Amino acid sequence: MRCDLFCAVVDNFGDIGICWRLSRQLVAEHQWQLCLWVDDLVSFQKICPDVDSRLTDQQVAGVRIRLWSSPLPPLSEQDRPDLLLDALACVAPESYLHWLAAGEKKPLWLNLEYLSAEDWVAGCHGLPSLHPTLALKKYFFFPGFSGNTGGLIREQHKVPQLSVLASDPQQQGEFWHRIGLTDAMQYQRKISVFAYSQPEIHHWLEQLATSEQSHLVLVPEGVLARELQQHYPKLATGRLDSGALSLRILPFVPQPDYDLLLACCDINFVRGEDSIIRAHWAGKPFIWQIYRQQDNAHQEKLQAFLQKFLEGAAPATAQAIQALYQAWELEQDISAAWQVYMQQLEQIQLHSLKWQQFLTGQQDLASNLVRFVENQLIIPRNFS
Ligand code: TRH
Repeated sequence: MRCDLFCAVVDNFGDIGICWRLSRQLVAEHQWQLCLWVDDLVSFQKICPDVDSRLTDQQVAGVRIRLWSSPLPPLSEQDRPDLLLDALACVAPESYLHWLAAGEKKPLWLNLEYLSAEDWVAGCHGLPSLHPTLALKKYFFFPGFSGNTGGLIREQHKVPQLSVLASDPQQQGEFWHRIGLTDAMQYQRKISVFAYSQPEIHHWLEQLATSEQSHLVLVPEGVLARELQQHYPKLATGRLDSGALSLRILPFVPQPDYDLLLACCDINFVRGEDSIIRAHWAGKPFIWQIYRQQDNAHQEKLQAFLQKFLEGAAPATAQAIQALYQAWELEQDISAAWQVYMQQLEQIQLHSLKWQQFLTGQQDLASNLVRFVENQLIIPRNFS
């Protein structure tokens, strides 16, 4: 199977994050030949340091990575894919579509959609639509949290690997050493905070500083780290120690290490579409700051997620999670909600593991995609 995957980096790292995970998995676990076309190699390099942002055509982890420039470089007959995958609402260039439509060998065309837990997703997953002028047929492939959607990106080895790590202090110590946080194991609670703007976060940090337990709080570089450095000028060095709290700015780590980081922390704040899924696989309590959308569409998405996630949770546990999510989403002071959340932490930990088990009982997105493509390729397609 030869697949061209197009990825436009809108902002941040979610677009390339998702495409990069999926590409590697399709190559490693399904032996596909993958060409990833991406329009921003600098963002890509942040999550995968092996990428050389000066090269327009390169091979990393078995994936061919090509710069999506305008116009695209000339393409040969050997470049023709069996499958075209447009990721996350981007569309491959019109000239490329004409080139595909003109070829003798007609590829299958799919759109990998954004993630949502909303109920309508299952009804739209796998539906076709016709290209307005080229009469090419395109199928919509929706990720999701139930068996009648495309599922979630989950590499085969991931959950077992992270579970072993989460229960092995020696492996955790080695990980912290490797990423330069040599004193991490001495803190009683480790929290990663990957988030967008949170102007009121200092209240919570000050609460942690006076807590009975020692806390290591890790904030990846980016918007929140900059806000914190403005609020606490001493954090310019990347570290601020105050009472029971040690606050650190963490340089971006390669994507596979980010997964390990989540498994080594006790609680993870995540954001966007890719890190929330990673938090599920880490099996630790997580708080999601969903990516903001126009007309507050993200709020419905968040509620749909919480409804699914909180099914079966005890009312007090569900309320504690809801309250913290709400305060965090509204960028408010979370100190009060945090206290309640902490009282429920043990139950939240158990619930997070149950949720993880429920999800790992489903087929992963790459396997669903492979099956979908194989089924479609057996059925003759109407291209013109
Ligand atoms: O960066 P994001 O905010 O991306 C967002 C969302 O995906 C959103 O849905 C999308 O519409 C928008 O981009 C355009 O958050 P997300 O999705 O969690 O992606 C972050 C990626 O960065 C993820 O693949 C993990 C990776 N990462 C690392 O590899 N190393 C790191 O150190 C960190 C902190 C993250």
